[in-house]
Amino acid sequence: TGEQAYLDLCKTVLEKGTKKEDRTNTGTLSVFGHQMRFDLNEGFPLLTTKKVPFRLIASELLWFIKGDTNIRYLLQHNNNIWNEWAFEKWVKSEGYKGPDMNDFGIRSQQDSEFNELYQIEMVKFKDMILHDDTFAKEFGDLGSVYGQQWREWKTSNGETIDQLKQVIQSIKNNPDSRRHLVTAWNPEDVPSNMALPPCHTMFQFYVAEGKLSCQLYQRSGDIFLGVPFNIASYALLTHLIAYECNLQVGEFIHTLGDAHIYSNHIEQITTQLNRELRSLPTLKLNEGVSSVFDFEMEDMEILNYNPHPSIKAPVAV
Ligand code: UFP
Repeated sequence: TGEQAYLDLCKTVLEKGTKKEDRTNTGTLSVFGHQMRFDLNEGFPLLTTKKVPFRLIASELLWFIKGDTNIRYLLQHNNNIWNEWAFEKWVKSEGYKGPDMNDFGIRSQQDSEFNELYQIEMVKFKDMILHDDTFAKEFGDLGSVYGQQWREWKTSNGETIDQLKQVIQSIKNNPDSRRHLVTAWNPEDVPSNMALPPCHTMFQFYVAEGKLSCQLYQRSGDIFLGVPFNIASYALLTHLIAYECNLQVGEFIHTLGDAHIYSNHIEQITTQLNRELRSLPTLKLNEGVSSVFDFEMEDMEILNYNPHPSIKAPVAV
């Protein structure tokens, strides 16, 4: 269990993965169907074999929990992980008059001259999102992403369902229930309304012996760049919900569909696999906060995190 489960996944895919083409034309090694278990009592599962930025994971999770779908909140927390999705809408719109930004994702990685132009446009874009309310409303909003599906799932009669609030109520009122589920995969919204069809599609909670466990079904996992984030994010969510429900934490169980290593991440993963595990950090929550929905960044802290250095790798776009 624990971080070793993640390293075992890496090994399995390197050794037994099938060569498989993918949407981004990068090429992957891939397995279908894999499960990792993390006992949250052994420590907080933030990898120690490379540095993983907890601050980005936590601010993104708070953004989901608040039901916010506008990147302004993320930018206010110096979190840039969703920028490209909003930027794409902006540069494809009629109002955009700058240099051609078609296929900016791949071009910015391959063409350094273009990358300079792109960086300039991105700085301008972020500045407008942060300081221009009207602009932010129109171009900062990503639409039907996690925040909306978790907190304001649209029903056929025009109402909304707050799945997160309901699941917390059901954990409190009927802990033994086998129906503690939240789903982000809404077939009606996939793919036309969505920037990126949800990768973490559904999660379920389970209560036994006073402990709360959570299982995630992730349809697609970028093992090197995405999965370490996803593990920490759901571990944190489990802690927050356990805290609100007066339960101890149990396990986080991570079930992956297409678990893949991109061909340009193999070297990095090999480096990581040669590193020695260190002891996991712990999570400290501010006990003065009474609800999951009231947590802010300053209410959570990672203690005793001493990872190996981060390892850079290109994002498949
Ligand atoms: N991906 C993750 N975790 C995430 C996320 C994306 O691993 O939380 F949002 C990766 C998986 C895949 C790519 O490599 O992003 C999404 O591409 P696709 O939709 O083709 O599966």
